[in-house]
Amino acid sequence: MSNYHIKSFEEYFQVYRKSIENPEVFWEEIAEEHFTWRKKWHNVLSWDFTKPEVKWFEGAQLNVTENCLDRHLSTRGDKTAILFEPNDPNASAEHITYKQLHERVCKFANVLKSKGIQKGDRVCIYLPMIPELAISVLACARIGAVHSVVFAGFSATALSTRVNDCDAKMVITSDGSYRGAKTIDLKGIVDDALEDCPGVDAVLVAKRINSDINMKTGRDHWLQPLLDDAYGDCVIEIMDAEDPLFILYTSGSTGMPKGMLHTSAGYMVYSAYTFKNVFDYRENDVYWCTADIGWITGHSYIVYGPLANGATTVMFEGVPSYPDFGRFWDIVEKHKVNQFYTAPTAIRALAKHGTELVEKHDLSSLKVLGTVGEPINEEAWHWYNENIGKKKSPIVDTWWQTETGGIMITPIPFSTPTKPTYATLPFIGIQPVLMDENGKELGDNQVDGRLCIKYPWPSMARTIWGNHQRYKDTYFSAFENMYFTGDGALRDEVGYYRITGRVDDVIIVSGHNLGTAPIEDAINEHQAVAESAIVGFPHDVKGNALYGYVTLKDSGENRDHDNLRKEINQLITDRIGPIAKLDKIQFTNGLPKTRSGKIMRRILRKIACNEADQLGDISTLLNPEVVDEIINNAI
Ligand code: 7RM
Repeated sequence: MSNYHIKSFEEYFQVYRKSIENPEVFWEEIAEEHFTWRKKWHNVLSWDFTKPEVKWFEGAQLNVTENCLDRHLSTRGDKTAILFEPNDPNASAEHITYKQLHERVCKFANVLKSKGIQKGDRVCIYLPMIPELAISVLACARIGAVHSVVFAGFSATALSTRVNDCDAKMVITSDGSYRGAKTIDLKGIVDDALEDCPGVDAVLVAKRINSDINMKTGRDHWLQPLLDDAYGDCVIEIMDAEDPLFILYTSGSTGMPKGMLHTSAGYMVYSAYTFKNVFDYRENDVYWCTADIGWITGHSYIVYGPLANGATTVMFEGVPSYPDFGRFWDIVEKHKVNQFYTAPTAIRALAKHGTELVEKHDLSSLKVLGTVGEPINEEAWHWYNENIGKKKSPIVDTWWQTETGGIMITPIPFSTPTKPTYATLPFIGIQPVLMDENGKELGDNQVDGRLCIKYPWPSMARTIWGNHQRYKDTYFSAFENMYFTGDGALRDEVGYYRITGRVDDVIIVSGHNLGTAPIEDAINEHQAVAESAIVGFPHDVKGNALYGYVTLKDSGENRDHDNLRKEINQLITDRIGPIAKLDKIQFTNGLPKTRSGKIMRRILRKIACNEADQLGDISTLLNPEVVDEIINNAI
């Protein structure tokens, strides 16, 4: 028997040991007992990090949607698969059962085929968080087309770059989207983007906001009439284990976004197994991840992982602030959400608005809380733990990446004791190591280094679409025979990992290595501070000095800024030491963020270095409007 569901800390250690001592036997058992295969593998794993080349379950044949849909029909046909909560809080939620989802995916798959899409073709999906997004993803997987979801907040330029990079033949979009009280003209953005995309010969358009849009004859097709005419069953395309499932773009520190390629069998097995255990998902639970399916978190933990387990997964179309900052808690109460997974930036934004809107709602259904996307600062962790989890729900701080496909370092809830700001222990099968700058593996405890993974895991990305050399250079060249994550981490005396942030965020001041995260944590402890970001700028004596951008909870006019600066530096001195004191502190109304909520320190760094004229394209930011204000008030 395999250990599909880990129920205690001892069991975690047992299973972990087994997964490391004999990875092939371990993963073979998980794969064999919990998934549907059309043909078994002849080899569990072959790998060579010098090429790099990794193959899991070679020789196996399957279809991921058979595992996510068909195999649940006899036992869970009438169970809700997707619980869709629309933007408008007064509109009713939609419960899509496994049977209905199966039928809608089949119809969509037949529409794709009727428009000439075949196995291996790339299809770009540019949709808001409506059911058609999940359905189109699964429809591609059903017929073996490779989906490339582009977050529907990206600009026309960002979209056309991604469409062209993977030679997508088709774009799936909607007339528009709702975002709180606003609507966005998605189809207009697609029209602009496609001016530069000669390879796209069909656009499918879902109707969402009933806006008056332009339909280009011969290219654009309304989706609904095609679906109405489509047959409600569609045989699966039989896929090889290593056939591509999807491409997802992630931005690098420089240059073109990287199209990370994920393949079928390994990705399915790992996303499903992590979902079950990291969230302790039980049969009748309602699980909610607030991410957008445009990010890897949505791919693995809204769509594939939950559906492969026959779970009920909530899909929320709106934003946390509409109609007010109590919306998340309203949804938790309304749907009796059991697992809630969100990002630290969302937690800080909600915390900024106090607890009044939290207390109005019954959150007693919650069992497990999760965070992902960036290091969570101590203050946000405690706020989440006390006000949302009422100190009863474990917080799983899950570290992973677009490249890793699934969660890599995380507590197992009710098993691993948590520790604020620590992602704690490697998940089953994951072998992290910390390396120093000279390529030496660091020893046992209380060390700080570059986080690498020294053994393959099933859901790792196999290449960068169209650029294997860049894949090798970026991830497999910094350290011999290892996957380099780009993150720094430290490991404490019991083996817990704390991710300290991207290593490119390390600032060396007077020869001391300072991570931005601990300094920001110290600043954020100040009761007046909502959020902060630290960057380095050149200094004659110290090499680099520190520049802090600080957003206050209440930016009231008559704040004594000079006194606040003193108090902030005192806190840093107390928590880290005088070496980490800031030379400059600028108060801001907001920090520039990526669409997934990560602070763009690159932009802040340029401003601090007086290079604001070299910011490059900032149109893909969540809030490009804050940048001018920051430039104008730079010190
Ligand atoms: C899932 C996701 C990846 C980068 C990664 C880290 C940072 C993610 C955590 C975290 C500290 C965490 N994919 N990161 N999770 N840092 N603690 N729990 O976010 O490709 O968009 O980003 O995000 O730097 O390398 S991603």
